[in-house]
Amino acid sequence: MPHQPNNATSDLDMKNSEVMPDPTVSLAGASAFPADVPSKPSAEGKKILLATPRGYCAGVDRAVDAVEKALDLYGAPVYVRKEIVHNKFVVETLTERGAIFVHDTDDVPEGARVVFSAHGVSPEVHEQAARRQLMTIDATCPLVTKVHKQAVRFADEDFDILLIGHEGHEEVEGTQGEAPDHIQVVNGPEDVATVQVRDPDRVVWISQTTLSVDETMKTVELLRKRFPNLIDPPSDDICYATQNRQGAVKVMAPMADVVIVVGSANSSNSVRLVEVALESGAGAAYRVDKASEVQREWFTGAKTVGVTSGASVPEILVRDVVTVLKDAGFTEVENVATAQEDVRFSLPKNLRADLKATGAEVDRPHKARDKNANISNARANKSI
Ligand code: 10D
Ligand code: SF4
Repeated sequence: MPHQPNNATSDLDMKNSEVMPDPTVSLAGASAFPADVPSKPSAEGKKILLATPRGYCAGVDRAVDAVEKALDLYGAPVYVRKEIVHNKFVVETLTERGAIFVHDTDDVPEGARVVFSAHGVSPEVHEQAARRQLMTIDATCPLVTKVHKQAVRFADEDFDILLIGHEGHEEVEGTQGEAPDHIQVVNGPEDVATVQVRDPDRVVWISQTTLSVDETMKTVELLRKRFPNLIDPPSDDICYATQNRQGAVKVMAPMADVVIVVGSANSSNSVRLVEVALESGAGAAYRVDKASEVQREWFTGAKTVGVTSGASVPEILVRDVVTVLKDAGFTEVENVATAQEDVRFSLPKNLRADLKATGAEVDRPHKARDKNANISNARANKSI
């Protein structure tokens, strides 16, 4: 059935892939594409609802840009520890361009250049890289770094830290590695009963950035029943992009017979969008990596199909899905916009400095989103 499992392990095995990326194809996010997808009235009333925001968040945009710019500046190969973001097409396209994705720093030749993925790494990984004299470019999203800093601070104050997140996910491994003696992972509501702490009055919760907002709140509620003095993190750990993409799906899903989420199986935030669609009233919801996975029988009798994509998904993959739907008669396109995003992160410092030194372009130009879209919830419009 439509519910997709969250396969938290990265798929770095390129040999078995069906995706055939063109190395010249655009890996840009939705903000770099025209805001309007052409729409034509459908005689049968068949309509696509296109969720906005969808696709690339600021952290993914920065991380993918970092690998692209490193390849341009230093030349191939550039090593990348783990998938730079959890998207098959991104990883395979960058591989075509000369990136070499490895599981660990031990797989990188001594003294070579390696990019750390957007999901972040533990201090131990930084130490391993230093021991091998690797030149590192840290593409950890600044919003993940923020959670790392919270973990360090609460560990310094000797709190028991409950990290709500998926065991085995790279972001969780990185955050936990900041203070392994103080942090325990709580996967979800089902884990709450077995949590053990030293002092119930000195417990704080923090979380992975890409969880379901509603499920996390349920977990926190249950934790608070056990530990009434549980401390909240100083600010939201589930990031603006995760919240906004789920918010748009919540509005779109009740109007949709079927929802299609573009995103890879190991992308936590993409898989959460399928769950949110189903919980919010979509008739059915499916995740696809690419347009060729869309199956016509999903739309038998359907009038309205919702489309969205995870934070690691280039817009080109969404446009391909829209094309397939148009061929199936869903020619009318309506934008369901619930938030406007204008968040940008600058490239990792050392990469930026090297780019500047050679006079190379530091920023990728982005086309502004449609400012006239129907916005009901504008969040996080700032540059860091
Ligand atoms: O699995 P995920 O949702 O955490 O990662 P993905 O690479 O799909 O999306 C970007 C999210 C990051 C880098 C976590 F902050
Ligand atoms: Fe950063 Fe959020 Fe994107 Fe993760 S999903 S990379 S935390 S902006």
